[in-house]
Amino acid sequence: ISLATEIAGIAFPNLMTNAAGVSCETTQELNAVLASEAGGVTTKSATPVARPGNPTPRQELLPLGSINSMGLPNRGLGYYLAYATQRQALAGQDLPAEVAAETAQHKPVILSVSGLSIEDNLAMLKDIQQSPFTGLTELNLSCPNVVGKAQLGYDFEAVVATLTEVFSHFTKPLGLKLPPYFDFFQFDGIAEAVGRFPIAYVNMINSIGNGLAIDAETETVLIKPKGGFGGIGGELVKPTALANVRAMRLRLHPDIKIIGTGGIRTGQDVFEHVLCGADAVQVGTELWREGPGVFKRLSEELRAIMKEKGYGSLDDFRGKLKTMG
Ligand code: RRO
Repeated sequence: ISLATEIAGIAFPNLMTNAAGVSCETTQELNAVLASEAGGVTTKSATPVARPGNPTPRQELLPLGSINSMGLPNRGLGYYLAYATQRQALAGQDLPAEVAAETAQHKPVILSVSGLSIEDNLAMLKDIQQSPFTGLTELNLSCPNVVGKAQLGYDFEAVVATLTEVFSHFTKPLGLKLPPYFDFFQFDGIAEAVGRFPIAYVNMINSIGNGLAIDAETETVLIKPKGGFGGIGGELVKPTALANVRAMRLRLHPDIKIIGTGGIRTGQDVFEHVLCGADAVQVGTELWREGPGVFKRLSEELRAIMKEKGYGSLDDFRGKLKTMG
């Protein structure tokens, strides 16, 4: 049973990768994802120069999910662009099968960027445009945790203005990491905005911004930045994630692919994302909880469901969710 997928002509041997932000800040963490059953790896959202991020503690697991206010800690675009370019060069080499397997030679890198301003985003995309990297670039329009910066994804006019500038020079495959939307006016608005541009894919959802998790015993918040407010991920957000994947699949042109992210803890969760229309899926909170071994477990669980249902590939059920008349 194949779990392979494809986005903008880039082949992923398995539809699952890490969600940006988890196990992806250093080359060691990135390589650990590639050494697992994951079909590729996403880099930590980059800014033009390295950032230490917010004060700690800044991330906690919750009984049904997670909260984080990392504040974009990352090594700077140059670090991740060099990694992605090196991986691409490796993929082009003629290697013995054993070495190919050991280096996960053909697993692609998704390069995530998240500038603190439109200017930063444009500058990074220019660097990527001028580099040899031809893989997927993911523009994060939905970081909820930088003090004083709104999530661009909630301002559709700003999204259109940004993408207009981006596509005046950027010709490589570009995806968008979007925040969760909660209203049909928002689903319609973002779909209309995205539909105006040659977007390769949308990835939804980022964490649900500015939740609050507290400890009743000590009567204290769980994380230090922003008075304890942070992005919520994991099981808690699955219905919102599925709604966003489904809502976009019903609205966007079929050529625009969808990466489903949010609340994947079991193979059945992956199955549900694909049923709602996801072409690939990403795992954040559960990868953090379990480590890269999660991808093998999820793959086995998904294959068991597919076998039971008689499905040989993801195409057999992708987007085929039924409604009640
Ligand atoms: O680094 C973060 O605080 C962060 C980012 Br950039 C994001 O896009 N989503 C998130 O939950 N945390």
